[in-house]
Amino acid sequence: TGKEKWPRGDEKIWKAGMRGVDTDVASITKSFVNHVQTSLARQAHNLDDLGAYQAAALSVRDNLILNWDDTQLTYTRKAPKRAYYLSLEFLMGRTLDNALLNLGLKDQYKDGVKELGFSIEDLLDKERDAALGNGGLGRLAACYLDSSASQELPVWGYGLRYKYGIFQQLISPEGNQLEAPDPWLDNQNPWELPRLDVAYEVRFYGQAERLNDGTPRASWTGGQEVLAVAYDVMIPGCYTKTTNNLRLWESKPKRGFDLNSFNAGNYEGAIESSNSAAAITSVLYPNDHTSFGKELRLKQQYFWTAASLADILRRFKNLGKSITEIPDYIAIQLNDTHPTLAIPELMRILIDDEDLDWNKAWEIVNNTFFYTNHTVLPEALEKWPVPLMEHVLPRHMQIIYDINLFFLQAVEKKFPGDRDRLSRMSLIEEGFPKQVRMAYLACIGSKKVNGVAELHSDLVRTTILKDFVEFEGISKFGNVTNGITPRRWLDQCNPELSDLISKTLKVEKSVWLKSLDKLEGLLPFAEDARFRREWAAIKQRNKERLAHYVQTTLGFTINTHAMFDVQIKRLHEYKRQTLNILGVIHRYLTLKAMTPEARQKVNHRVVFFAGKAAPAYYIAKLTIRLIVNVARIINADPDTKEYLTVYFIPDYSVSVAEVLIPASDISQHISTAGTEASGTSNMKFCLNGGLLVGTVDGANIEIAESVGESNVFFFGHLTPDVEDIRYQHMYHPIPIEEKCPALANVLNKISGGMFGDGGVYEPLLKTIRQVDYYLIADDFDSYIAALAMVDEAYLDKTEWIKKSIKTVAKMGKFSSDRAILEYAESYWNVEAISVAK
Ligand code: CBF
Repeated sequence: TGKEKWPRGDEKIWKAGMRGVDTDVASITKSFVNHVQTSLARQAHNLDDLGAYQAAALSVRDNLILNWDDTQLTYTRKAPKRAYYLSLEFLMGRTLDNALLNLGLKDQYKDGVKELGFSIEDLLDKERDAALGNGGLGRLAACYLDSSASQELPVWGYGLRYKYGIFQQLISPEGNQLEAPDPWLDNQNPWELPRLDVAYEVRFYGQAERLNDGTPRASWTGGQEVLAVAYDVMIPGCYTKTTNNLRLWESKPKRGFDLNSFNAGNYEGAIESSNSAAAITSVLYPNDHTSFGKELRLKQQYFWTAASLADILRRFKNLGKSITEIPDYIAIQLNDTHPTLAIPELMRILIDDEDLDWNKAWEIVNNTFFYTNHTVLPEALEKWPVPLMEHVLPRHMQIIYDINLFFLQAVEKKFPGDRDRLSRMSLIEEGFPKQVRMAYLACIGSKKVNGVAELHSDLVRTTILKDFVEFEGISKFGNVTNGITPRRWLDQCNPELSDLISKTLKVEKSVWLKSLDKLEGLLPFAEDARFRREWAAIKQRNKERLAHYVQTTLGFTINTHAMFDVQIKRLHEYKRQTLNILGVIHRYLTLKAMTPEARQKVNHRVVFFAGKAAPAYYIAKLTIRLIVNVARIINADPDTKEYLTVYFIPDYSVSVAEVLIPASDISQHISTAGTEASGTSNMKFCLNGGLLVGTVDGANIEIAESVGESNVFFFGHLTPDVEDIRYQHMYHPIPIEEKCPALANVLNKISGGMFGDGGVYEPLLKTIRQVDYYLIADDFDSYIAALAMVDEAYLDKTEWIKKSIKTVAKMGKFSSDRAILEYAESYWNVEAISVAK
């Protein structure tokens, strides 16, 4: 009716007490001081920057909580269809700056903390990154949360609250990557709300017995039971009251510890079970694009999906609807195959607990889940050994066998007698041991499947899921090209450019940051000399900011008038940092061979690398070592150091990316064609006016379509050729000296010890000289040619800046707002809902 009865006490008194921090500077300083004294129990004379950051964060949090409360109340009252984004990774980075910008309070806090003797920049710098992810997939999830809230969509994220996020990367004097833990929660986390009352029991192991009572039901008993406890993280939208929720689960023992063992004096035994429960959420697996089949990882996946589903269903049940209406109220997005166990888990609940028949349960499941594939690399496609599954999740294994049986019967009906097809499509891969193919399970259990860029979605349809397209029809298999949030990746990381854009377009940030197509209005200004000067001056200051960062963290002085050339991403053979560093060596050798006069005509170039390698990925770590040692030699060479220097920035993170990206002139996205599903850092660089050097791969293709091919530097073989070339490598290999003499020369210099003991790099060089699976030799010459075109283009600074402006102007498509709205409209059928002011 809209006139609900106030639940308790005097409504007026309640309402008078409900206020956040007023947004004027005096109220902000008051709230800050109050938190210093009460929440932190400190005083002005012993408050350091870290304490001041905490006080500021707590004060901002007060406002977020009220918005969050109102948002949740609105969702509860209006009961719209909601979407849930299940992701094992959320790479959030820092929160304070983002929250201040989204709330429109940055200037007030800046002034407020200044009055109290602090600088807002120093405070922002004290926050540790929330680094609960490895790379693109986790950062995408974070962008989608930001966009969901900004577009007022009722979306919650569900993930794990790892005690240790992605490891800290250190570089030894020899250039080796060393790993240290990331105890990101040690200083307390002001952004999370422990919900100790929201807890669910999750079972592992035990026995599953079919009831054989004419129903598909079974009972699952015994084994280990642990508790999943909720921690809520507020996700503020941009210039809106909507503040969504990210719910992260922590594992805890169900009972404090084993009292029997304790009483019997077996203290170690008494805490063993509690340690094993806590271990589930203790650490993020630091692997990207590899599937290891480890029991703890399987337990993480089930723990998280089981707790999330229990929570989602509890909320649904509060609506008082029939269980068959689940798909009308709930859409669940599976971010890659990691949460696929949610499919058999929902089947288990519907059959064993809700007593639904198989077909009805399967229909509900099929209309509730959506699956995004993020890679076609074979080594990344998850498979779980059947014996492990039977041991850890016996009931789920039974259900998977049943799903497979019914599914293969349907395939047999459509393609009678096609035994090869049946074995190709089976959820169970034969072998020793047998394995469950999680991508197939995610595919058949979902209403729709999508890839993350046009080319990648085509590859999904024509390679890994080809049989499924033939069986289920093409309309189930779509594409949603990834996006990035312009709030963090322009307004926050490049505030001067953001201000210039607003001033030039004469449009408020609250508008264009949420309708990024408005950037097109910048196009005519490419012809305006004054505007170009302002544009170039901002790039220059961003370079100086990066130089300052390198100076203070590494102690190196950088020539900020050089071209800044950046490649930052996880270290992986398919991403080809190796190609880049071999290209750098080639440039160095060319410079060395020149006369001093000839050198003076060459562009000065500073090459930056940053990225982590999975701790067990030997070749990737060797690439880091090579980069560091090439940098050591080149940067010290008096003949060339003015023209070429190289830096490996350790411990890459979201916050480090925020400094590197706005400073780039060019960035490199040079994966072997067909291997990078989308890439999202390519979008971030282009949105900040850096030009793209890349292969015809992933979202590079769509970026080029948008900004114009004349504004990107493409090179390399195309996707359809890659398989043929690999075949040639295997059966008709051509010696590298013949195929690519320039590269052979570079490899020989490394082997010969130009960058330290050549023998160390032999395993890495062998991957190129022998199999060359990633086509380094095949693409080397065209890569060098593309870099020469970059040099040529950079000579004409006016044209260069025009390209930079035109690129930014045409990046509107790559906002994650566009992407999330595509999910909401074409996949989930979820609508925006506004929260009353
Ligand atoms: O879709 C987001 C990103 O996901 C990956 O990082 C992944 O983990 N599979 C891909 O490698 C990226 O191309 C993609 O942008």
